[in-house]
Amino acid sequence: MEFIVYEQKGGYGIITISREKALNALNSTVLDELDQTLDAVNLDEVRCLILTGAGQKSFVAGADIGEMSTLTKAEGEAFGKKGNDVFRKLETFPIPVIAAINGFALGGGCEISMSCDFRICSDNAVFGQPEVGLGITPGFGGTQRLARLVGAGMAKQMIYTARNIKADEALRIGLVNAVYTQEELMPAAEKMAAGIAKNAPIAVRNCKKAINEGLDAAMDEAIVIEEKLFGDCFETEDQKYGMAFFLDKNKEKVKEPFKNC
Ligand code: DAK
Repeated sequence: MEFIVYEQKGGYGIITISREKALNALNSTVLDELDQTLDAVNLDEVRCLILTGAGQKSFVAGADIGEMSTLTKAEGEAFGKKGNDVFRKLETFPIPVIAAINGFALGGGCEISMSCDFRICSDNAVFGQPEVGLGITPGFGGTQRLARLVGAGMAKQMIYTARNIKADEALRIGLVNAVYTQEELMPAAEKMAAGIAKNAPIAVRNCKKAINEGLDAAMDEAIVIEEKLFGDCFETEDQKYGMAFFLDKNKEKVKEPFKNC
């Protein structure tokens, strides 16, 4: 791969977008390679992913403006579809994906982070949707996901003004869950990923599905989605083991890793 580095560390994997000289901007090759990387994740072993950018300056500085500048309408549509498909693959990926945002997250960069399950960032992170200044609308789901995450009023303000916000403001409006120093960011992300990977994998996957699908449904339907995914956990080895372990009064017993079945 030219622009994606993938590393598996026990129960979790780290995907790094590595195109540092263009601040990790998303061109077609990055999008294709990200798609292929996701397809190749070993879901029997990996229970959580971290998505980050190479270097200390930028997570992803957006879609590649150079590549986009010469696109025809048809090519623009194809580029948009490529991005949307891979962003949606991330969003609906069976296991959680944590965005570890290590600098600029602008345009498509902010949008790809919003396709992840949640976001944490370094104190030099900058978020924004600058598209209207370039003569376009956010095209990788920004108008939809930002409004769902921070509310319509704040999303409209950010998008209409094209104003960037810093890490502390992103934390205040709920765009990120936590801010770390640059040095602390990846250790914190890895600790979270390892913690998620220790929990019962079928239950974690079902929680992701329930939250994602439930958010798109009316409450009566959403509760049924939850019921089905809750029921789905029963009779799994993980459920039997997790509950038996709790009920076992032998305090000396050490909890075994969940088996993913
Ligand atoms: N694309 C291509 N190259 C980029 C880039 C980008 N988005 N961002 C930075 N670079 C490149 C710069 O051109 C420069 O390259 P060289 O000149 O060294 O060859 C290198 O990265 C370093 O950037 P700077 O020299 O500008 O670094 P500074 O520290 O001075 O500034 C910056 C950093 C992040 C503030 C600045 O680079 C910047 O403003 N970058 C652009 C940010 C931006 O506007 N991003 C949003 C892009 S629009 C669609 C779906 C989605 C989209 C579009 C269509 N469809 C459905 C069709 C998404 C659109 C976007 O994301």
